[in-house]
Amino acid sequence: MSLDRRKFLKYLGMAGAAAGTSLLVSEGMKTKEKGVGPTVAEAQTAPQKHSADVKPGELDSYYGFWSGGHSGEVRILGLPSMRDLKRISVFNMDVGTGYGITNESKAMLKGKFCGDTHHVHGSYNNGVYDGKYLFVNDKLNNRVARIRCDYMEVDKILDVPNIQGMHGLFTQRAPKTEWLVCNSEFQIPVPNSNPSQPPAQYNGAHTIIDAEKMEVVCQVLMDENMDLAATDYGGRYSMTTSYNIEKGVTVSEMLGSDYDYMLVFHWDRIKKALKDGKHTMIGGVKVLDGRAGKSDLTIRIKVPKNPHGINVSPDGKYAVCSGKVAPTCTVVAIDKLEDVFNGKIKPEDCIVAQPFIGLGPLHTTFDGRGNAITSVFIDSTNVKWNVQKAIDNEKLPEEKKKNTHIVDVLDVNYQVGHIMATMAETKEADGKWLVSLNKFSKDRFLNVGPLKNECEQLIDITGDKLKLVHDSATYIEPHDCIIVRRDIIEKVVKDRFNMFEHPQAVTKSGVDRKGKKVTVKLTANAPVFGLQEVQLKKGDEVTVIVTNHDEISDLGHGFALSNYNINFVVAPFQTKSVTFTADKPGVYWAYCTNFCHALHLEMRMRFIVT
Ligand code: RUQ
Ligand code: CUA
Ligand code: CA
Repeated sequence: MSLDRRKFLKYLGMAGAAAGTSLLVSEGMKTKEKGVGPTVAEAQTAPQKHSADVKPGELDSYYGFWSGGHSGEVRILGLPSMRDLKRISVFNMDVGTGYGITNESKAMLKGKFCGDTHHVHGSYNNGVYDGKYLFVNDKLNNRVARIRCDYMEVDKILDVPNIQGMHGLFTQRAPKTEWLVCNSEFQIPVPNSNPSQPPAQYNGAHTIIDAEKMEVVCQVLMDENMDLAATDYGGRYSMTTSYNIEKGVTVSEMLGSDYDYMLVFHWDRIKKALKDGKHTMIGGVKVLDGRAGKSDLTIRIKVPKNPHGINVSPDGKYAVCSGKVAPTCTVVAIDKLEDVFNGKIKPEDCIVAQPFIGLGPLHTTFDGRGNAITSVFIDSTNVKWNVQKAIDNEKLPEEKKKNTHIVDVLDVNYQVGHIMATMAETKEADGKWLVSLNKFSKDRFLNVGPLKNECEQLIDITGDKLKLVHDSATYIEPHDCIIVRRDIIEKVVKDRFNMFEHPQAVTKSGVDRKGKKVTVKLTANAPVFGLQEVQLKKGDEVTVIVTNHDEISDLGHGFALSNYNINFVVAPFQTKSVTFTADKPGVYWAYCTNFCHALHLEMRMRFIVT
């Protein structure tokens, strides 16, 4: 029962568009076009394909989910082709889809149309993505959004109180995602009601969110700031790096101490503290005290000053903190954390290695074969190193270490931030591809004016050497990504909405008037809207609800109202609405903006305002 739009249009041309206003597609024409790409099994056993080897009409083997930085969006790329497949508007406004224009999106965005998405992570089942949700943070307005993977659209946005600079975000990996955590990179007065409070009394908070309800479970109040976040593979801990244990408010103050922390949060103890009612209510949420000496919920492991990324190896054994200011990574044994919490060993005793990496290590990813790959900002490199070798070398005297943990160093172009390998944040890290998300592209592409594109590079990691195979110019900003095997997502993505998920789905077009409040209900069915004209009076408060009744996959309709600044797109069986005041008398054409039919241009109707 599915036909892609391209075939459909071709058919229309052949059969003659004279069929007119009814869209009659015979059952015989509704053949499901099968994907022509390799099957998952083929993709996994075939020799590694180059990005350019994904031929026209072939499908990729991985979905990449990208955070779009200060564009406020999330993107879907196909790997290894690096094709840009979709932009999911999250904290931004998108006039292409009407996100930020429709009532449904406005209710989630609450007037805040800019955002800064840094970290996308998926929901898990036993250490592997379950294909249900993606979550992403907004560093700017301190929100978390959830994207449903069946529709690839945002379905919930949660505003988080008491924090600023919401940065690291990570989902629970086992047994399944019930919680997710997010950090506050900036310390502020909590509650933020006394602007003259001295910075020494500012706090950060580690926020725990119920993934299904999208509600704050609690916040753990801290003295430290919290940068990146990770969870373990046992459902026991969340971990973060902190670079401002100084509570500095200037750069030099934030660099004042010669060490900072990796912080660990003990989930069972947090659950117990909540059960025992140890929380206070601040800003409408439960707040537990995680500050040093105030509770047993947290531990602090000293790491070289101002660390950045924290990533957990796919075997669940190690958390790797990337040094940023220090040229090293700090490897922490996760199975020793419990002994630190119980006071059996000192926090620094769970550090098993501190290998030299390069100048400015930021983020670490893994190939699933015991190697880590770390992005190095100042050197502009990706450094591949063997984790066990680094641990073994740690026991040698300084002069004998000789950096034998380093397997390969690849120059990237240039100044890399995040990097991510295929499935690397799961137990099924497969070590096929690596993406290096570079903040600068200097001279790598045609000059497009002062604001240059950025550059993400695709690297083959199947051999010992890191092999650069593809450059992609990219729009603001390739911040971070996860790369998910195609089979995980493909089986959950839908071709059409469940029409009755929207309480106002239109089954019959018509106009309801209650005084000045007018509801215009429209079906959209190529190439007609369910009404040809609507009569309004100046000053009417009008809600237009549009339901797309076309069941052909990828046949979306637009609804745009001339001179009323309204434009949105409804996917098959989707319903969206807008509300506006009919303040301009005259005749206004509403029309379909999304090419849908040979008679797409004729798909229009009049709003007559008297
Ligand atoms: S941070 S470049 Cu916002 Cu992800 Cu490290
Ligand atoms: Cu409907 Cu174009
Ligand atoms: Ca510091």
